[in-house]
Amino acid sequence: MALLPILEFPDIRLRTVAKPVIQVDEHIRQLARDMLETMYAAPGIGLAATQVNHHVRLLVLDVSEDQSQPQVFINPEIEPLGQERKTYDEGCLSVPGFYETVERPDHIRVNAIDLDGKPFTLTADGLLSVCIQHEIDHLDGKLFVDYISPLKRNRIKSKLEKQHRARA
Ligand code: GNR
Ligand code: NI
Repeated sequence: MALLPILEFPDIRLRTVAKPVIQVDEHIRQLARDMLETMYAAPGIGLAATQVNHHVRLLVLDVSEDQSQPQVFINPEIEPLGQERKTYDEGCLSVPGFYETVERPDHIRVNAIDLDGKPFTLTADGLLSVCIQHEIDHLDGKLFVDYISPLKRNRIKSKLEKQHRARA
């Protein structure tokens, strides 16, 4: 097992569009295990491979109260179900310390592949839906700060850059 370093905004590597997983092999299974360990340690409720500088379409999440329900999605595809949209105060391990309100479709259907390479479908709403959409955004090189005003985004950018300089 290994804890993986998490890239932070405005690192341009977070803008990479991840490539589909062609084969669910031992390398992918190991990466998923390391991502779950890294997510639980952070702690966070989701993590996309992009955030740990692996540019493949793999995400992990666990929205349970007690870190008891790890879920892995490979090559996830989503579609909104219905017109309803909801707001949520989102945070991100790649934008540490900042929370902003984001509006997204509430009810979604997700098609993905599991760690055995087997396709599955689920529907989601609420926090699970927010989390899946937030993680798929990462795989497409997007961050929740892309949905807020440029003024707020630039303030967050400056503050994080200052922290990174102090750390270096
Ligand atoms: O841990 C996380 N919490 C969270 C809260 C509200 C909306 C989305 C999230 S995902 C985030 C972990 C993360 O950055 N995943 O990419
Ligand atoms: Ni995130």
